Amino acid sequence: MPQSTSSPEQLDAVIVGAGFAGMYMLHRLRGLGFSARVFEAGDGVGGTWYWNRYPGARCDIESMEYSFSFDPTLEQQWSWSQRYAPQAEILTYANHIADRYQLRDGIQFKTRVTSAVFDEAAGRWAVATDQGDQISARHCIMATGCLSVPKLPEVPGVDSFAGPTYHTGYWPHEGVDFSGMRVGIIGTGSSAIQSIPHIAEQAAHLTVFQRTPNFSIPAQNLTMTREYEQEIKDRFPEFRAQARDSGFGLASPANELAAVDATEEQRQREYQERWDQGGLGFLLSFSDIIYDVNANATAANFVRGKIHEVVKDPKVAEILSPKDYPIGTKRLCVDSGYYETFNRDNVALVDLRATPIEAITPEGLRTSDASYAFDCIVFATGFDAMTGALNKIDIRGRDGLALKEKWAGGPRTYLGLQVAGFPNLYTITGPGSPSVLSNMMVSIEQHVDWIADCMTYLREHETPTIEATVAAEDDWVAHVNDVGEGTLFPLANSWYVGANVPGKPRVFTPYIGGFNVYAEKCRDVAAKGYEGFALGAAVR
Ligand code: NA7
Repeated sequence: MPQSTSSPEQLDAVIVGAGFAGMYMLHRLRGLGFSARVFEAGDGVGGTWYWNRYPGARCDIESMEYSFSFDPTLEQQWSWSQRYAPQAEILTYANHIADRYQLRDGIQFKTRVTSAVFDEAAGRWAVATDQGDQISARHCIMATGCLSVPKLPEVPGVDSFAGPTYHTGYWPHEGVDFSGMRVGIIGTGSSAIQSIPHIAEQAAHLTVFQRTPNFSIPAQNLTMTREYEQEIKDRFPEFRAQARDSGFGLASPANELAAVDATEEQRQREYQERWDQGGLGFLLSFSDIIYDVNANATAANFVRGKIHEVVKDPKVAEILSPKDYPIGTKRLCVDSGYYETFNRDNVALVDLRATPIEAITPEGLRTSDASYAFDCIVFATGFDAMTGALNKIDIRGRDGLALKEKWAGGPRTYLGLQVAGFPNLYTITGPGSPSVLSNMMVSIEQHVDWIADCMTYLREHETPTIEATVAAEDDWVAHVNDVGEGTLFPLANSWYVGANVPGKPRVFTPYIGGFNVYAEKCRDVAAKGYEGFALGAAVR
């Protein structure tokens, strides 16, 4: 690989990140005859599935849906072992993608992109890495992920614990043996909810430190039956089209009835059916759950009732029951035996709302009323979501403006694809796109295809640059905010609004107008010759 030289290597595109987004982008660009290279910090592909190796990690979208659709042969040949495949299997799938499409020689591993600076005179990006690479690229594509910068808890002494600590988002590849250990885990988001049952089974004792309880729906995970798999494989084109045609990029049907218009009996029946079915589809029980507080309360009450049914100690059940935000406005969790775990003798729950953490100590952890001794601590404390990975890179557009500076008041994009003042810089599933509120695979394919089409259009029209206009960006940001304000999402202190990172501006970042609506808008923009974008002068 080229090292620092006076004449940087020239490429059509640099892609940052070798998760599903970066790999598919590379595959598309190569197929179109563009020169491109992926830079990846890890030593393997898979992104989220490469880093998040904690016990119990699995996707909260069913595997038949959380998989690529771009190659009909691939989707027919690949088989998933479970309804929700575990992390290791999704990582195997990611590696299969890299091998099947011969992508590895286009990916430079163990290399972190440190800066990307737009050279206005050349109309190109100067990209530098921590390995000394200097690349001049016409296009710079950020496939950096929405949840890829792990965050430690902001508590005194966080580095002072004498034993080992593990962050769920940065898990040792060799795994962790908790046998015989006293373990403390901080956090009760998705990662904690998935890992807690597994750690509890192994550890001598597990203490769970909860600041905010989360709503969780059982996955009802199953071994994949060949009948179910075949039934979907027989109608994959229709199945994928249903997903693309839906608000969340999911083929499962949403109920069009509003909870407030349903009878109590209808509501209980629907919630029970969705609970038995398992997973995120619970939020599709009624059309108004994320829009109407009264509707939402009926769903939240149902889940709180379930928590009390499962957890034997009513005091523990009460602490585990979320009360101060609407269900679904913090990411709904999907679990296998989470609430049941609190019936075990070797598991204790500490309510940090009643007794906050004062410090992490060499021995363990101290709250306002007790000290705890541990052999190891697990931080399931989440990520600097949506913007964290982008802001970690020194990205500078026109006039040397830093993206971080431009986004000081919150991210601003046009369609979550581009930023005014940063020509030919693209974000895959960036802020302002459906991203984390959709099936990521569907969103990734849609964004990658849009970018590939856009680059082809520019090449055909001998146009060196494309850049979102300020007006289009302003309108889009206003629209994303309006749509968000029309929902209950702003009522929760979630990572969707940046509330989990102290000092981060409170902005509801994903677009909740619906994947299908959004994709149609992107198609329309392209069909109108990239409406809302300024196209650079033709090169002659
Ligand atoms: P999340 O969902 O952000 O969860 C992080 C958890 O850690 C959450 O319960 C936080 O409580 C807790 N936390 C964070 N900082 C602290 C401090 N300082 N003290 C106590 N507790 C703390 O991250 P996950 O990794 O579980 O899931 C991220 C996404 O990945 C998930 O939504 C899926 O989309 C996949 P809080 O709620 O902030 O009070």
